[in-house]
Amino acid sequence: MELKVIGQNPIGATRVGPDSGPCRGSQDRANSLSEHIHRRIQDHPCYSEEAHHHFARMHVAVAPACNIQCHYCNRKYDCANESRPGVVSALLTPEQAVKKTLVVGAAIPQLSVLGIAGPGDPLANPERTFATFRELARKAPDLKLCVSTNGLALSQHVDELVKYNIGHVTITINCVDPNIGAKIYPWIFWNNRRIRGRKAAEILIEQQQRGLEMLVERGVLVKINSVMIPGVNDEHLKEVNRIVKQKGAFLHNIMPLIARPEHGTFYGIMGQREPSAEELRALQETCAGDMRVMRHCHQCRSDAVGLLGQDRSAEFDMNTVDSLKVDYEAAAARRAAVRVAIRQELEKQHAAKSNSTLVSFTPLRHPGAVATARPLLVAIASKSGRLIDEHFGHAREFLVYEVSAAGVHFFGRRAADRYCAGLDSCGETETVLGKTIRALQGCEVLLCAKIGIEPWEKLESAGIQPNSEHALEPIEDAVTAVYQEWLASGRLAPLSASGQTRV
Ligand code: CLF
Ligand code: SF4
Repeated sequence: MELKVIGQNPIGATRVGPDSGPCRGSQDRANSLSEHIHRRIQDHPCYSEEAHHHFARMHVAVAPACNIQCHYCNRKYDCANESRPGVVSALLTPEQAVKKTLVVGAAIPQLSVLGIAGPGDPLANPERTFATFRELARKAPDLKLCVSTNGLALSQHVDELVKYNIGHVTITINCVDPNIGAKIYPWIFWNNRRIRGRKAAEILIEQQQRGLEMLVERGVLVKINSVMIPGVNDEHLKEVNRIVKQKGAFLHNIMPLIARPEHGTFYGIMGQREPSAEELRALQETCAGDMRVMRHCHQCRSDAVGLLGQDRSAEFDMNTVDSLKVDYEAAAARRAAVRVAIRQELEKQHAAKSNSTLVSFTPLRHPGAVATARPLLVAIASKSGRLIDEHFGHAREFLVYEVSAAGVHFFGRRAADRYCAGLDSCGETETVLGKTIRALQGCEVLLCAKIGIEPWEKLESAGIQPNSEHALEPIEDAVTAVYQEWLASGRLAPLSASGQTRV
């Protein structure tokens, strides 16, 4: 039995499956992408699922102010439209941001995108944002420039965005109905006045839609982020999806609301429910019928550096950045060479793929097993984001991957408290473990570097099979191996045949 792994890429990450296009749920359309669009997304890790295995992005946190209030945001932290709540990024001046980008671009030659996504709204801080873009457009013209905004000030800045060749813009659009908007946004700051309630939502929606239309008209690729808030906009996001698609948005990234009391947000304190993994997936599936849907978002911080899911921001504090001497021309040449090498490797893989079955499982124990096999959700304890290299008891979050005949895909993150919570060895921490089991709902396997016997038994009785046999292996190799085992043992038979249920 063999699941075909498509190559080892030039930077060492292995991947599986047919994700050659922008995002899953859109493979057929991916093949029909024009050459021109393909060139624009092929090395953008957010716009192309394939690219995120090979190319790095970085954010510079230059934009502290925000012009609206979202109920899922506490302004002590990074903008929750693009980042996980509860994260604080160190604010940089535009000069520092430029220096840091050039240094990172020398240290990580896979860097292809520089984004500004906070910690507030980049377009509520236009001087700082455009000073950064202006310099980088001059000093590192090979980097793609990218911005994420709530959209309130977007239409005023479209011309400037185009002028500096910012080819990728994300707008967070949670609603197109002001009655729903009034439940998400308590106020906006508009024309030097604070405006509240339905009127505020009406203005925000109007500006977002106007900005979207203007960007599309000018050929900018627009990604829409939406935060799924159960009971508030979950059903309504299907309408949002329909409208933004109609207006020419390129990609829709539906993210789960994260609302914890400890983050001090309105929703967190009020106990607003977060969507379950299954609810999120169902909505993404519905929207994927109509539009490219992004599913590999890592809700990264405003100062994220590196491949998605492999954050290296801690390596590049300003003291380190200032202490480094860099030959910028040599760095740019190295980036160009690495880019060519990655593209050539990918082309080889695509050529090989078109000459063979994309993913093959042979021999089949049960005829038709692969075609009818259900997908498997696997939780991963990982420090690096690439390897199975975290002890179960030390994990503060788990990465969840979905594996099916279509390949291995990042599915999301599940936050957890450390089971070992400061102890040297795993102790009796029932409540923490109970919470983790709840957080891992839907996952049937947990891969970690090590795990104690007590949590092992409890996870197993909760229907989550712990497995530490793949310690230190790359995540996707390990997930693939587990899928093969489960397939071989008949555990992935369709629901009706096996009687198994997935939450
Ligand atoms: Fe940054 Fe956003 Fe540009 Fe990407 S992130 S500004 S489009 S370069 Fe990417 Fe990070 Fe998800 Fe954002 S994974 S949070 S979607
Ligand atoms: Fe917070 Fe971003 Fe909303 Fe502003 S736009 S309130 S920074 S989540």
